[in-house]
Amino acid sequence: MVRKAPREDVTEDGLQVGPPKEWAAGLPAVTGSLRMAHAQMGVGRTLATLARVNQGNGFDCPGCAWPEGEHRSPAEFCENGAKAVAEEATTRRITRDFFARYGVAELAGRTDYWLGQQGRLTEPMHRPAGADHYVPVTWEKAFALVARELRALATPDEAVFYTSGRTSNEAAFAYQLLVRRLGTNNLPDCSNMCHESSGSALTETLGIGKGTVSLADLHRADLIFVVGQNPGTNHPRMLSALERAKRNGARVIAVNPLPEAGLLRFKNPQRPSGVLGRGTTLADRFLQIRLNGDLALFQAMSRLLLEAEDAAPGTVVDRGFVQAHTHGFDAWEKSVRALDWADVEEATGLERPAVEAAVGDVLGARSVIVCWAMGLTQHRNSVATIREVVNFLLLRGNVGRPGAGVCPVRGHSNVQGDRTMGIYEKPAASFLDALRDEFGFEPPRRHGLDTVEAIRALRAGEAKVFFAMGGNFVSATPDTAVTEAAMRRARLTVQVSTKLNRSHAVCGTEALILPTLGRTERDGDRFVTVEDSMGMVHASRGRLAPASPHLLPEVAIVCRLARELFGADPHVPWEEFERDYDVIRDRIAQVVPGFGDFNARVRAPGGFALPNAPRDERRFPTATGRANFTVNALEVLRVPPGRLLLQTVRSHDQYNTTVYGMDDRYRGVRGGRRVVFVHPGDLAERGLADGDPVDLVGEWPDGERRAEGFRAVAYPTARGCCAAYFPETNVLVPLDSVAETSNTPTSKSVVIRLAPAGGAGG
Ligand SMILES: Nc1nc2c(c(=O)[nH]1)N[C@H]1C(S)=C(S)[C@@H](COP(=O)(O)OP(=O)(O)OC[C@H]3O[C@@H](n4cnc5c(=O)[nH]c(N)nc54)[C@H](O)[C@@H]3O)O[C@H]1N2
Ligand SMILES: Nc1nc2c(c(=O)[nH]1)N[C@H]1C(S)=C(S)[C@@H](COP(=O)(O)OP(=O)(O)OC[C@H]3O[C@@H](n4cnc5c(=O)[nH]c(N)nc54)[C@H](O)[C@@H]3O)O[C@H]1N2
Ligand SMILES: [Mo]
Repeated sequence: MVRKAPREDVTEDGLQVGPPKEWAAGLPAVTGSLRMAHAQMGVGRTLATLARVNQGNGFDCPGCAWPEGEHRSPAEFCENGAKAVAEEATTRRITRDFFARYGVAELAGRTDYWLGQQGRLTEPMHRPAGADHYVPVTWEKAFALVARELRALATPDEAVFYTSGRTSNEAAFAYQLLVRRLGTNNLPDCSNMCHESSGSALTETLGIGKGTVSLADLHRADLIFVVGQNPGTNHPRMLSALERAKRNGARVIAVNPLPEAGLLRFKNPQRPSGVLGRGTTLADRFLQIRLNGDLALFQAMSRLLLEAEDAAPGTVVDRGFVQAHTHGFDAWEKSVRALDWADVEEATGLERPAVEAAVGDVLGARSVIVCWAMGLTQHRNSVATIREVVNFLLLRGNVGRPGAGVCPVRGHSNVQGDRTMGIYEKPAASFLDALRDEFGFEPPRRHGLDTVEAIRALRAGEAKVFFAMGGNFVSATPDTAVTEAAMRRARLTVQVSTKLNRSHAVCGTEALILPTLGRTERDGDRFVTVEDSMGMVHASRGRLAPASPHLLPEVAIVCRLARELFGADPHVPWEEFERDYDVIRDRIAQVVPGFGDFNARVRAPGGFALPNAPRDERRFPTATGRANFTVNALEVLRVPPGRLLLQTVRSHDQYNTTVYGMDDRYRGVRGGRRVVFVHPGDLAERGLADGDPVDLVGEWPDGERRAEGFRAVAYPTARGCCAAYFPETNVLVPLDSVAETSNTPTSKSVVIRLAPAGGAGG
């Protein structure tokens, strides 16, 4: 399983590596975003578009899910939000001539970067069986074709319906309704690869699969942990929130194997002093942890807190809270007291005094928030790790009061909303009951396939139709060679997309591209709604003219397919849904808790907050009716001699599989992406020098996996760990290497070795 390096992934000047940056944003963030926006959109369109991002009367940024807050600044976007907007609002277009020129085989040999640079998709395209080229197709014929293939299935469970997290609430609700009307719960989504571990752990322990803090909580916290997250690149507006918290007296502890620029110092580009001055030091303390060391760290901190309680009884543990609101404290306490410090030091790579110092901060803080993202969710023991974060917070009653709680920072701008709308392969019985009562049909009860299971089903020939509402399934999923072969076995693959990507090129026997509107574009006089990472629901209204007159909004695509499938449906008024999204919202209000009076409340400026029992009432709707302490075994991930633990991360110039450019400014990389960041000591031990060409090789029982043509970069990462960008390294993540319970691919802990480039040995 070898993946050759495609050729467009270095710039003409070639790859250049300098020292990493020690601060984030500032003037380069402003010039960087404007340069990219001008290249894609031109100057006039850039100004008109960026002025509308995250404004009350504008559209929700298609970048990340960070909330906007009550006082929106006139420029409520960030460098990377601007890039996300430019990527969508580009004036470049892909027409039928493009597909006449490039066949599927040739497109499959291109990089994600090249594919994305070609511009917006403009009309529905069909790749007939046996053909190499897509040809234009009418919308009517496209829907008839999908319906024909769905009807030909032995059971609806032979179809898979993926969703990426940009889909609006209205489109997501209609989509899951269509899928369940058809008779399956096969609704995998990008969450399965993202925050599923958070959802699993939080539902079990706190009774809600979401965070329990608002932006106001963050502003008033005494201590904020930022764990396994690179906000300078992936949630830049979070830096402003951290800066504000710091001005209010908060301390920040960063826990990361990499000294990410955004965590160290921040120059707020929205204030003159930020563009020109020294900026704000964000992290008061940096714990440079080994990959996958966090479970051990949180247990160790809890253990030290228990010892502090022993020394001064009644001062550390919030007994009142523990007794009134939690379950399982004693068993957990016993397990944590048995913790072995040697294991902690081996797992974390941290010395005990560093952990003690952090615990000193905890003892000095009345309210603590822990924020995290993919650094915690994409390991084998991720669910256990996040449960341990919860234990640590519960100990001092740091859940369900102002300035305290859990803050899983979501990725895609509406990934949380899509789940709320029912995009879930394991829906709760109560949700299905509500659907049944509202629409008068019996939804399927059997749980469906998640992302990894869907790939297995495609590989086995058990899934035959693959339909994607956005995203880039082929590039985003693990084990590229396995996934590509699985996708090619499908009878029909359908992609509802704004931009060209690998999933159009690596497709089934027959394939369809259904081009759709993006967030920035006008959808008649309609608006859609989204939910941010903190459970605020608000409207989003695009203003730009659509990229082509032949695009359909996602809602229309769902509704027209439904009409083709169900004819005059006695259960769902699809035509009305398509015409008037208020009608969909009225139905959502009937089905989804917290959406009562949806149409009125979402028209209020800023939208509304969804109920959150732990946050609002310190109520924990778990199996025990209380917040659960859980016992989680510490198993140190031991890497065999000579091997390294690889994490696959995002560069500063990408949005998941969408690659905007070849630079990773904060990490000092320019002009290319095939780099692997390794500790200088680990390089020296292998007789390698900075700049040496290497291949990354994973050894697995079912064969080697190799990503070729990388350059070793000496980098101040934690010892024994290394980092490289995805999607290039997805070839190294085995499909069966997943987190327990959440089934999330272990993209942040892959054992590899560095082999001489092109050689078979190593
Ligand atoms: N511009 C931009 N914005 C984005 C995205 C994008 O691609 N580009 N993607 C969006 C999406 S879908 C998501 S989910 C988020 C992702 O946001 P992040 O989670 O910030 O993204 P990653 O690049 O995966 O970075 C993981 C971070 O965790 C650290 N880390 C890795 N493993 C460990 C570990 O074991 N322990 C600890 N403590 N740290 C670890 C890494 O060093 C890195 O800093 O961003 C969203 N926003
Ligand atoms: N190795 C490794 N793999 C990972 C990760 C990792 O950290 N490491 N991270 C994982 C994570 S956190 C995530 S969330 C997944 C992301 O997985 P996906 O969500 O599947 O991937 P994206 O790259 O975000 O999808 C980009 C495509 O979405 C389409 N698109 C953009 N906007 C719209 C829209 O408004 N509507 C529609 N219909 N289509 C649109 C465009 O065609 C674009 O090409 O990847 C996962 N994969
Ligand atoms: Mo994500």
